[in-house]
Amino acid sequence: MNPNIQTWIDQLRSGDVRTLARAISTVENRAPGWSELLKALFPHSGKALVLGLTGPPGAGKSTLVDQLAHLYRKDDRTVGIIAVDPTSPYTGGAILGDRIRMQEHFSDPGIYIRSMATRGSLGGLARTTADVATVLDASGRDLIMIETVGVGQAEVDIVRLADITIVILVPGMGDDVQTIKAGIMEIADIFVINKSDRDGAEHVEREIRALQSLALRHDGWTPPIVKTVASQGVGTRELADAISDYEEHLQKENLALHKSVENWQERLLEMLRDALLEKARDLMSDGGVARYASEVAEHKCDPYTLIEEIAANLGKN
Ligand SMILES: Nc1nc2c(ncn2[C@@H]2O[C@H](COP(=O)(O)OP(=O)(O)O)[C@@H](O)[C@H]2O)c(=O)[nH]1
Ligand SMILES: [Mg+2]
Repeated sequence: MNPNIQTWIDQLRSGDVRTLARAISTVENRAPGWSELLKALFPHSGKALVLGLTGPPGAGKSTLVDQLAHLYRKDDRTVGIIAVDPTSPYTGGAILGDRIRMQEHFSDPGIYIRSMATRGSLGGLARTTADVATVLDASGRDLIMIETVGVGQAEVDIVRLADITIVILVPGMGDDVQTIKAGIMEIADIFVINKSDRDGAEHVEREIRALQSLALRHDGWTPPIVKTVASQGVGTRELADAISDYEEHLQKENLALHKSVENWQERLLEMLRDALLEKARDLMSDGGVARYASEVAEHKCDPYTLIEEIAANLGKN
């Protein structure tokens, strides 16, 4: 192994926060050495509990993450937070809010927070987030929380890498629960109704229960519904208890490994697709795709034969 990488790993594993930041940037930006680093880190990963928190913008996800982080720190557990928020520009909105709120943790190296650059993510957002989580995991963080805005497939992909997925809803969401993508409802291991200080929390609860009765899970777990007022710290302990209950359920039923196998099945396919595509792009060199496209458009060749030929060439060098 590159001796440089070994030094990195030693520093990372000793809890050095600057090395952690550098390692995450390397992986996120696909900077030179990123894959070497991940290869070396992978054997050290797999110990952290990964929580995925998703829900509509403004639901109180960051506030809740902040509360949970506090609570886990009291139990002396170290925390890594990844904030993925495609709806906020980096310099404003929710992320700025997050930064200010998180500032009180800055003196505590036991909490590390990282906002992901969501635009132009080189390896694909879900994959890069997974890789960043691997770095945090390998660095020895006990808990990793991934916050993402629940709006579509990308978010479903991101939370799928979590051991435990928490879907956060709030009262008064218009058509309420139905407005949240069905896919996101299905992945919830725990529901949170935040802003329960507002009217309508019971209404949301009834809607969740109604949806749950339509789709029973195979694993014998009924996702609990926890009501919180994150801005006042109400319900945080109950949420942490629900998280430990589910963790216990996963262990008892030996489901953690099963879930991990399912996740890796998806992730491996995605990695393979990326690798093959990259190879194909290399093969076709500059302007290759454009040249082929005009040949097909002018009916000089058919796209079916063309793709077969390119795919056949992939294995040749
Ligand atoms: N009334 C009320 N406001 C809350 C609660 N939780 C969070 N907020 C506020 O809702 C706003 C959005 O919170 P934030 O955590 O940034 O939401 P995110 O976009 O889901 O991360 C902030 O102004 C919070 O102070 C709550 O339980 N009740
Ligand atoms: Mg947020």
